[in-house]
Amino acid sequence: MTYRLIPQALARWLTGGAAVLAIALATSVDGGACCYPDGSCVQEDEIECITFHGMYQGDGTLCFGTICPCTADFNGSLTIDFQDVLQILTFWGAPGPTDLDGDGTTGMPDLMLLIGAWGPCV
Ligand SMILES: [Ca+2]
Repeated sequence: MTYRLIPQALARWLTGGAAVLAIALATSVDGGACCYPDGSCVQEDEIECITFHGMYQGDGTLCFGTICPCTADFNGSLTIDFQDVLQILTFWGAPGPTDLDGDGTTGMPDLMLLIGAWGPCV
């Protein structure tokens, strides 16, 4: 069993508290491929993937051969940067592609996910 701390986990811990961190530390990396907003892929179980707002690709899927979309790169520049923050602010309180956590609106959790994915798309 392997444990790790991913940027999305850190962002969620900062906004969600110790309970979210406990889930991250209590789960293993078995399961399937999970895609994150920066286009990265992590091999992990479905619960962990969903907890950190990844897109679970299914049991038994592998990151090797999986192409994950860079969903936090709203302007297609292949980098998650201030221009994407401006998109979050433009759609603040509204649904749409800037709703990274899928709760139906754009807000602070989406901004934290974007900051956690900051930098070049993977
Ligand atoms: Ca949201």
